[in-house]
Amino acid sequence: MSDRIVSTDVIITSPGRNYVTLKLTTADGIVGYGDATVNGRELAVASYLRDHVAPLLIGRDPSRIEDTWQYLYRGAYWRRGPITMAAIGAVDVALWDIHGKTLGAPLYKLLGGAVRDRLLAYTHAFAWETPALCEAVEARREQGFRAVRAQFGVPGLTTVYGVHKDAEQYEPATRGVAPAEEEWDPAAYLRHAPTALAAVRDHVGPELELLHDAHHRLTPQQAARLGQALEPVDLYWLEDVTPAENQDALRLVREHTTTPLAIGEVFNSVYDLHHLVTGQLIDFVRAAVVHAGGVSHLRKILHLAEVYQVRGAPHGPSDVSPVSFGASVHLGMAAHNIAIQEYMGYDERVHEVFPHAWSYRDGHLYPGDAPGVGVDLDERLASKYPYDPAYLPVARRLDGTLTDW
Ligand code: EZ4
Ligand code: CO
Repeated sequence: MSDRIVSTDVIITSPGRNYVTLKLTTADGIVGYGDATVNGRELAVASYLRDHVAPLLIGRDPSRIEDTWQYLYRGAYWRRGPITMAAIGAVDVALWDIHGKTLGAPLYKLLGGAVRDRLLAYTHAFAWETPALCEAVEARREQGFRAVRAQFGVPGLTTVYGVHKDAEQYEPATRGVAPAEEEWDPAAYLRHAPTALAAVRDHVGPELELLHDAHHRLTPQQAARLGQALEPVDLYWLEDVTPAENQDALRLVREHTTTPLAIGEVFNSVYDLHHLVTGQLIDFVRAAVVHAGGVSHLRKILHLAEVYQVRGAPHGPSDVSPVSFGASVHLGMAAHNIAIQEYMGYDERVHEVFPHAWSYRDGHLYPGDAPGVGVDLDERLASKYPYDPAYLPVARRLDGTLTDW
């Protein structure tokens, strides 16, 4: 007789930042965890799970992972979108976790087994001024990283995505009931970015992989110019040059530059990116396990991408919880066309609340051999950090016009 799901829980905890975790328990006493965190919209996805999904899971066979995915996707009628897909993603990862624990196997072995010995990671470095940025990137290399994302301040602006003027850690969401307001001027950024990144390349030499995130802030024409200007810097990728709701916009960028392009952290499904992939308009797809419907759906995205020589590079900021980050490391171990995994790192409290088998060592990530995803939740500790409203910033042009953050 097959096992059954007998209880569900949605746990919101804020060990420095908010996380939404789905916990499923089976009649045999097996517990599976899934991450449903949508930065700044945590309660919406928690309600979606508690009020609309949890009742449908009771009594289901947890080994029917694909059937449950299809049931929640097609059965909602209202398809896709970040809240729905994060909720489905949480169920999917929790079911894979249970499946692995039932069989006594780590997730990557259920996904076809390891295709590599270790998964390349990149992390972030930032500083407002260029000399300090060169030092920050060098410090990351000293920690073993072979790939580093570099973000910098812009003369004339007081705030820029990816940089805090004084803090050691960058965390975009701020506490409170309304978003912080930042300012943005693409002309000032475009005048400064090539110089700042060229200085970093000069400082670190040719071998270190350098990445940069433009965070959806340029027009296609500006993006094409920036890509051209950065060709001598030899970036590993230039990320989110322009909002990709208009997928055809990338054609103009692509036709004018050989700088590799990465897009997709806000994508929720294969339908958000299939033109980008089939048109070979990007080099790396950044969709994350949590925001793109779990392991099951991200795997389909990767299979499509593989046909078109587009590689996977999942989003891994601090707002992807250690649960879905762990699932991403397992997928990164087993999916042939994963190139690199973002690893922003976590506050020490997050490591304590979510004890995990995955590990970082010497520039690489390892999934560990614990059954399933191999990430636990210390509920007693989690309850000490209640939900704390926090929002991502909004950005305005210098004349006050709201623009993409
Ligand atoms: O802005 O995770 O590549 N990383 C990023 C992140 C995102 C945040 C949004 O929640 O762009 O910093
Ligand atoms: Co990004």
